[in-house]
Amino acid sequence: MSAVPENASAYDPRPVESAAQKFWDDTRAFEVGEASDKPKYYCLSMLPYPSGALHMGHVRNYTIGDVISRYKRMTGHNVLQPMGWDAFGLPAENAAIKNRTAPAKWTYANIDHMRSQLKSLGYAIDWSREFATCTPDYYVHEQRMFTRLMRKGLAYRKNAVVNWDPVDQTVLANEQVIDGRGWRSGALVEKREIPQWFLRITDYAQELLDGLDQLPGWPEAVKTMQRNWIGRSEGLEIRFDVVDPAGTAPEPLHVFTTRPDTLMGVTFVSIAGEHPLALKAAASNPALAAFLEELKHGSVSEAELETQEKRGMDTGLKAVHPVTGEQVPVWVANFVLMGYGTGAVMAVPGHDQRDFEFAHKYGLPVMQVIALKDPKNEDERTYDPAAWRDWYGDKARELELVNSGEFDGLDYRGAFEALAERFERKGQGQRRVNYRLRDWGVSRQRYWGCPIPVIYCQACGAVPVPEDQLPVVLPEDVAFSGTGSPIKNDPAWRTTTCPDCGGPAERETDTFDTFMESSWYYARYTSPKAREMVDKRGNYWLPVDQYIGGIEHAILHLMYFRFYHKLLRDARMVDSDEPATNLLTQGMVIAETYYRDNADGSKDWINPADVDVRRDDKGRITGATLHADGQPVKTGPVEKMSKSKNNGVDPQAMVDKYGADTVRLFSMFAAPPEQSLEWNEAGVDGMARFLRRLWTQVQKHAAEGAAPGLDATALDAAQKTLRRKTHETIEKVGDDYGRRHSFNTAIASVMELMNAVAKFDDASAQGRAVRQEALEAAVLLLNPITPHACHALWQALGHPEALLEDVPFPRVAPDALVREALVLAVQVNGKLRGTIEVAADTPRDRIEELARAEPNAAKYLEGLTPRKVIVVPGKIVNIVAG
Ligand code: ANZ
Ligand code: ZN
Repeated sequence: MSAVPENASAYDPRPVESAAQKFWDDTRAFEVGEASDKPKYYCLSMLPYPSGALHMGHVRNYTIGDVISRYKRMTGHNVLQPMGWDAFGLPAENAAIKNRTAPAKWTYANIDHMRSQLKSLGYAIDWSREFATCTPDYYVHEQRMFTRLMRKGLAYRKNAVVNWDPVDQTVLANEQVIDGRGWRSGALVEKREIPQWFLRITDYAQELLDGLDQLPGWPEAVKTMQRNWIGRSEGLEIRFDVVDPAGTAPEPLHVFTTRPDTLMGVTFVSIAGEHPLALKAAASNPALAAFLEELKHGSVSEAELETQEKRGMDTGLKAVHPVTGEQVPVWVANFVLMGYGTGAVMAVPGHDQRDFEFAHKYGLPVMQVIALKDPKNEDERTYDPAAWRDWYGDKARELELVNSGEFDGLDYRGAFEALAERFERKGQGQRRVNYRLRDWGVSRQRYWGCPIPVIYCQACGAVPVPEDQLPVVLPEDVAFSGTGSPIKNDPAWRTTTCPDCGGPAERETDTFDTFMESSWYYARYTSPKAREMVDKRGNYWLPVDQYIGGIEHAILHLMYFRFYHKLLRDARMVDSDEPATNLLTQGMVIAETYYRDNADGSKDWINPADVDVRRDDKGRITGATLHADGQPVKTGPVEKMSKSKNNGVDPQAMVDKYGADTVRLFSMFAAPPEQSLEWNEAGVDGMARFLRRLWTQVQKHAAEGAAPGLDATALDAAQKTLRRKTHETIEKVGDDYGRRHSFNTAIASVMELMNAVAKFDDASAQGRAVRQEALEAAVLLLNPITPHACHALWQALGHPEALLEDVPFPRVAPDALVREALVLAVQVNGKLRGTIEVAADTPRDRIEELARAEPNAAKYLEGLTPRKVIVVPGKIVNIVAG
């Protein structure tokens, strides 16, 4: 029955942890189903990429999830905590090139290793639901969904610009372009237009925006980032007719502006290099053609487009101002994006900084059309067309239109409405809402991903693979060299017949963006083995009650995740609108860095595990030497654990040395979950000592034999005090776990309780009963964090081996919280003059009487008339007298 080791007095985590893990495995403790009368609770941590080994960021993330899961189960919930592997992706291809192994082989080996690491940490995971996203069982659903989205018009194909490495003959991700060159080849990267698949997330832009207001359980910071990413703006689309002095009659152009109030300040029009008018003008203008060609080089990342130097060229075309009829030049400008609005901008250099910089550089006119309504001085009254000035910076100041003819004197709103009216009436423009959000490009020109289920036929075009021919399986046993994709290079895989006409056809050889797999995995966990992506079990578990992961996923993953849930809803697979009601974004794990300078000025980063550090009594580093040679190393800043700074601490080494419980305890104790956690081994040691003390205290208590039942009416003052401490701790820890997610303060409270137990030296029957209650509470309260030790200690306290998650979380006994005697401060006119001790239930007028009678207070009250007595319950009595 008992799994308590023979030599029970010394804490040895190894046998304790394997015994607890064996019990959980044997009893399938964390496998859950839907037939439960308890409320469901779905606790989900972001699934790991199988990179090779767990890092501390994983340990922190999964420990937070595990503590919440175990706590929720102890408080009567039917808790699902699943785990899986985000198994497709670029690192497997890079590793394949380096190690000459197939990406699949490398990935599956990593999964096996990391699974055993997760198991050694003792997470309460329902492993029966595990999957790897790179298996056909998983991605068949993604492929089927995609073909349905194609049929609904929600998946479509269009040309898009990618980074092309001309030497490696491959498409590069934005992060693989470094200073405009391919990361591996060093070749100048080109922009190339190739056909790619997109999901129409923009159809859901407004809903994705509005939905954020229904998510009170998400951090404000994440919601703000999502709002900015969706980037809704209201403006006007205005038509400008175009004239060509050379004689042709070009199409008119449309601009999108959020500032129609500045219309009368337009001195030119800027268009994107890919704008049809630019292409047309370039046909007869070799200099312009060369310039457009030049614009094609460089990165496609928007951040870079924003910051790069403004460059442009006159097209020779003229745009007709829609109000004045004046002609203004049309320029190509490198900062105008073809993919936003209309790809054309009415340039107002007087009031837009980018237009100002551009006008300044090319000598184009600048005109003021907005002014402060209440200029405070001459400087505010005059506008200097040679210096940029932010007239909108001070939102509190009122502005008005000037130099704008009939619109003079109007404010922003007034001008917006007047112009909207006018253009809508004349059919020359209309109100328009624009979103910065773009459709989600899901094609990747890579091998190690889910094949896009499309067949190309000369006669029928792009045809979705019929459902009965799915999955389109990615071959795993391939030779991978890095040049070209094994499926693209394999004619047998590529060639097929058209499902529509039976003619010869070819398969799509691009694969999906790996964000596709991580967009719906949360739903699949609810419905293992379901024939469809999700079955009716989805509605039992969803939405996720608590989602936990890194803040780095605030935008892309969390946006696709919300979008996909809406796709599932519209496919009638789930009923809810949002995938997760609460989100916790945990902070980074950081650590000290150590290095030596190399002769060439570079740094050699040294892992903290190889350094011996000396510290002063405040814990500050006073010196550090390399373990291997005893010679000094330099100390760098405390930074996020990373390969580049070689400051990662290997969780496995820590688990091997201290045990999983100590690692879990430290990662919860060292910082609140949202903040950075600095890893330091002295702190880990401290946690190990605490667990050893807890262990010995329990063993010592148990050695005295079984404690009798507790009789709350027969306790002396010291016994009542310990009992009160026990119940105050229960109250605090429950609130810290359940509501505040403040695990560090929960641990600190249990530590305080254990200090009180250590000081409680009472071998009487009721003394032992009170201590038994305190120790049982401590064990149950710590169980979510250090479940292995608690599993053993529970038995040491005289209970049969049990799943502590099914032992109810301790409850507060209200009578135990009552303080028998209260000490109140007595003040006279706000100054402390003495104290009185009263029973907790003393009526107010009796308290006033006692306060006035307090000898020192009475002395100060002599000769004065009391006017008012203020009683702060439980704390202060202040007598106001004069
Ligand atoms: C005139 C103007 C005057 C503008 C002014 C701004 C300030 P958001 O808020 O992001 O929607 N714009 C429009 N399409 C663009 C494109 N394809 N590439 C680059 N810039 C573009 O920004 C809308 C504003 O960004 C528009 O309003 C337009 O410049 C510019 F004092 O029109 B504005
Ligand atoms: Zn066909």
